[in-house]
Amino acid sequence: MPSTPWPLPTHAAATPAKAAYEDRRAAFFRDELAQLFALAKDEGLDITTLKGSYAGAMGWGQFMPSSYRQYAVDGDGDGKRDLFNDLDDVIASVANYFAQKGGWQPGGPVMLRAVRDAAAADLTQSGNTVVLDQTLASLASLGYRPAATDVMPPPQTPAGLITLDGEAGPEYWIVFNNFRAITTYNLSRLYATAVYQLAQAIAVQPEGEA
Ligand SMILES: [Ca+2]
Repeated sequence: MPSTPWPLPTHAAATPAKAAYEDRRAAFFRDELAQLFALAKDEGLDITTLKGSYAGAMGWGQFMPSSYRQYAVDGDGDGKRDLFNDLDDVIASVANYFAQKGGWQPGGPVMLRAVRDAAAADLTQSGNTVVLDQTLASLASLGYRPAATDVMPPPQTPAGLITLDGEAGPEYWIVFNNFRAITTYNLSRLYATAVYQLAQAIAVQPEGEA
Protein backbone atom coordinates (compact mmCIF):
# COMPACT_ATOMS: atom_id res chain seq x y z
CA MET A 1 0.00 0.00 0.00
CA PRO A 2 1.35 3.46 -0.81
CA SER A 3 1.51 6.04 1.89
CA THR A 4 1.11 9.77 1.39
CA PRO A 5 4.00 11.19 -0.64
CA TRP A 6 4.90 13.77 1.97
CA PRO A 7 5.37 13.41 5.70
CA LEU A 8 2.30 14.35 7.71
CA PRO A 9 3.90 15.56 10.89
CA THR A 10 1.05 15.93 13.27
CA HIS A 11 -1.36 13.70 15.11
CA ALA A 12 -4.65 14.21 13.26
CA ALA A 13 -6.46 15.34 16.40
CA ALA A 14 -3.73 17.72 17.56
CA THR A 15 -4.44 20.66 15.30
CA PRO A 16 -8.23 20.78 15.67
CA ALA A 17 -7.92 20.15 19.42
CA LYS A 18 -5.45 22.99 19.90
CA ALA A 19 -7.18 25.36 17.49
CA ALA A 20 -10.57 24.68 19.09
CA TYR A 21 -9.35 26.76 22.01
CA GLU A 22 -6.79 29.16 20.60
CA ASP A 23 -7.64 29.87 16.98
CA ARG A 24 -9.79 32.73 15.74
CA ARG A 25 -11.80 30.00 14.01
CA ALA A 26 -12.29 28.07 17.25
CA ALA A 27 -15.88 27.05 16.48
CA PHE A 28 -14.81 25.63 13.10
CA PHE A 29 -12.07 23.55 14.67
CA ARG A 30 -14.27 22.36 17.54
CA ASP A 31 -16.65 21.00 14.94
CA GLU A 32 -13.79 19.44 12.96
CA LEU A 33 -12.53 17.74 16.13
CA ALA A 34 -15.99 16.28 16.74
CA GLN A 35 -16.13 15.22 13.09
CA LEU A 36 -12.77 13.50 13.45
CA PHE A 37 -14.00 11.37 16.34
CA ALA A 38 -17.20 10.57 14.46
CA LEU A 39 -15.17 9.67 11.38
CA ALA A 40 -12.97 7.29 13.33
CA LYS A 41 -16.09 5.61 14.73
CA ASP A 42 -17.78 5.43 11.29
CA GLU A 43 -14.78 3.99 9.51
CA GLY A 44 -13.30 1.86 12.28
CA LEU A 45 -10.09 3.92 12.32
CA ASP A 46 -7.74 4.05 15.30
CA ILE A 47 -7.67 7.74 16.11
CA THR A 48 -4.37 7.42 17.94
CA THR A 49 -2.58 6.43 14.71
CA LEU A 50 -4.06 9.01 12.31
CA LYS A 51 -1.76 11.71 10.98
CA GLY A 52 -2.74 15.09 9.64
CA SER A 53 -1.15 18.24 8.33
CA TYR A 54 -0.45 21.30 10.47
CA ALA A 55 -3.87 22.63 9.35
CA GLY A 56 -5.78 19.45 10.21
CA ALA A 57 -6.19 18.04 6.68
CA MET A 58 -5.68 14.32 6.17
CA GLY A 59 -4.71 11.74 3.59
CA TRP A 60 -3.74 12.04 -0.08
CA GLY A 61 -6.60 14.40 -0.85
CA GLN A 62 -6.00 16.54 2.24
CA PHE A 63 -9.64 16.42 3.34
CA MET A 64 -10.70 17.97 6.61
CA PRO A 65 -12.58 15.48 8.84
CA SER A 66 -16.00 16.94 7.91
CA SER A 67 -15.21 16.65 4.18
CA TYR A 68 -13.95 13.11 4.67
CA ARG A 69 -17.26 12.16 6.29
CA GLN A 70 -19.40 14.00 3.72
CA TYR A 71 -17.60 13.42 0.42
CA ALA A 72 -15.32 10.37 0.68
CA VAL A 73 -16.49 7.36 -1.33
CA ASP A 74 -15.34 3.76 -1.68
CA GLY A 75 -13.64 3.72 -5.08
CA ASP A 76 -12.55 0.08 -5.17
CA GLY A 77 -15.63 -1.48 -3.59
CA ASP A 78 -13.90 -3.04 -0.58
CA GLY A 79 -16.43 -1.51 1.81
CA LYS A 80 -14.04 1.07 3.27
CA ARG A 81 -13.37 4.73 2.48
CA ASP A 82 -9.62 4.91 3.00
CA LEU A 83 -8.06 8.22 1.97
CA PHE A 84 -4.78 7.35 3.67
CA ASN A 85 -3.79 4.25 1.71
CA ASP A 86 -6.20 3.50 -1.16
CA LEU A 87 -5.61 5.51 -4.34
CA ASP A 88 -8.87 4.30 -5.93
CA ASP A 89 -10.75 5.73 -2.95
CA VAL A 90 -8.71 8.94 -3.10
CA ILE A 91 -9.39 9.64 -6.79
CA ALA A 92 -13.08 8.72 -6.54
CA SER A 93 -13.47 10.87 -3.43
CA VAL A 94 -11.91 13.99 -4.96
CA ALA A 95 -14.12 13.47 -8.04
CA ASN A 96 -17.16 13.14 -5.75
CA TYR A 97 -16.15 16.32 -3.94
CA PHE A 98 -15.95 18.16 -7.28
CA ALA A 99 -19.38 16.82 -8.28
CA GLN A 100 -21.24 17.23 -4.97
CA LYS A 101 -19.70 20.40 -3.57
CA GLY A 102 -18.53 22.09 -6.77
CA GLY A 103 -21.34 21.10 -9.12
CA TRP A 104 -18.88 19.67 -11.67
CA GLN A 105 -20.52 19.08 -15.06
CA PRO A 106 -19.11 16.03 -16.87
CA GLY A 107 -17.66 17.06 -20.22
CA GLY A 108 -18.28 20.73 -19.51
CA PRO A 109 -15.71 23.42 -20.30
CA VAL A 110 -13.16 24.47 -17.67
CA MET A 111 -11.32 27.46 -19.12
CA LEU A 112 -10.41 29.00 -22.48
CA ARG A 113 -7.62 31.44 -23.28
CA ALA A 114 -9.10 34.77 -24.37
CA VAL A 115 -7.94 37.35 -26.88
CA ARG A 116 -8.48 40.90 -25.63
CA ASP A 117 -9.49 43.70 -27.98
CA ALA A 118 -7.34 46.80 -27.56
CA ALA A 119 -10.39 48.80 -26.44
CA ALA A 120 -11.82 46.13 -24.13
CA ALA A 121 -13.22 47.07 -20.74
CA ASP A 122 -11.20 46.13 -17.65
CA LEU A 123 -13.04 43.18 -16.13
CA THR A 124 -10.34 41.97 -13.75
CA GLN A 125 -11.94 40.25 -10.77
CA SER A 126 -10.23 40.96 -7.49
CA GLY A 127 -10.01 38.44 -4.68
CA ASN A 128 -10.00 34.69 -5.02
CA THR A 129 -13.69 33.92 -5.44
CA VAL A 130 -14.53 33.17 -9.06
CA VAL A 131 -17.74 34.91 -10.17
CA LEU A 132 -19.54 33.71 -13.29
CA ASP A 133 -21.30 37.01 -13.94
CA GLN A 134 -20.96 36.99 -17.73
CA THR A 135 -21.63 34.70 -20.69
CA LEU A 136 -19.42 33.91 -23.66
CA ALA A 137 -21.61 36.29 -25.70
CA SER A 138 -21.45 39.17 -23.21
CA LEU A 139 -17.69 38.78 -22.84
CA ALA A 140 -17.32 38.94 -26.62
CA SER A 141 -19.37 42.17 -26.67
CA LEU A 142 -17.03 43.57 -23.99
CA GLY A 143 -13.95 42.71 -26.03
CA TYR A 144 -12.86 39.25 -24.82
CA ARG A 145 -13.19 36.41 -27.30
CA PRO A 146 -11.94 32.84 -26.97
CA ALA A 147 -8.74 32.10 -28.83
CA ALA A 148 -8.94 29.32 -31.41
CA THR A 149 -10.52 26.26 -29.81
CA ASP A 150 -11.69 22.84 -30.98
CA VAL A 151 -14.87 22.94 -28.91
CA MET A 152 -16.74 26.22 -28.48
CA PRO A 153 -19.35 26.23 -25.70
CA PRO A 154 -22.76 27.79 -26.51
CA PRO A 155 -22.82 31.62 -26.42
CA GLN A 156 -25.07 31.76 -23.35
CA THR A 157 -22.79 29.56 -21.22
CA PRO A 158 -22.20 31.33 -17.85
CA ALA A 159 -18.60 32.53 -17.70
CA GLY A 160 -16.19 34.79 -15.88
CA LEU A 161 -12.93 36.44 -16.80
CA ILE A 162 -9.69 36.10 -14.87
CA THR A 163 -6.26 37.54 -15.49
CA LEU A 164 -3.10 35.55 -14.84
CA ASP A 165 0.51 36.72 -14.93
CA GLY A 166 2.04 35.02 -17.96
CA GLU A 167 5.67 34.94 -19.05
CA ALA A 168 4.89 37.57 -21.70
CA GLY A 169 2.56 39.72 -19.60
CA PRO A 170 -1.11 39.40 -18.59
CA GLU A 171 -3.05 36.38 -19.83
CA TYR A 172 -6.81 36.60 -20.07
CA TRP A 173 -8.79 33.43 -19.47
CA ILE A 174 -12.51 32.80 -19.74
CA VAL A 175 -13.51 30.43 -16.95
CA PHE A 176 -16.63 28.31 -16.55
CA ASN A 177 -18.54 26.38 -13.90
CA ASN A 178 -16.01 23.54 -13.81
CA PHE A 179 -13.16 25.97 -13.09
CA ARG A 180 -15.20 27.35 -10.19
CA ALA A 181 -15.79 23.74 -9.07
CA ILE A 182 -12.02 23.19 -8.76
CA THR A 183 -11.75 26.35 -6.65
CA THR A 184 -14.19 24.87 -4.11
CA TYR A 185 -11.43 22.32 -3.43
CA ASN A 186 -8.63 24.90 -3.36
CA LEU A 187 -9.45 28.59 -3.62
CA SER A 188 -6.32 29.53 -5.59
CA ARG A 189 -6.83 30.38 -9.26
CA LEU A 190 -3.26 29.33 -9.94
CA TYR A 191 -4.02 25.95 -8.36
CA ALA A 192 -7.15 25.47 -10.48
CA THR A 193 -5.27 26.51 -13.63
CA ALA A 194 -2.44 24.08 -12.85
CA VAL A 195 -4.96 21.25 -12.30
CA TYR A 196 -6.56 21.98 -15.66
CA GLN A 197 -3.29 22.27 -17.57
CA LEU A 198 -1.85 19.12 -15.99
CA ALA A 199 -5.07 17.23 -16.86
CA GLN A 200 -4.80 18.44 -20.46
CA ALA A 201 -1.18 17.27 -20.63
CA ILE A 202 -2.14 13.84 -19.28
CA ALA A 203 -5.06 13.62 -21.74
CA VAL A 204 -2.80 14.07 -24.77
CA GLN A 205 -0.08 11.75 -23.49
CA PRO A 206 0.23 8.76 -25.87
CA GLU A 207 -0.53 5.50 -24.09
CA GLY A 208 2.56 3.80 -22.72
CA GLU A 209 4.65 6.95 -22.45
CA ALA A 210 5.66 8.04 -19.02
CA1 LIG B 1 -12.08 1.37 -0.55
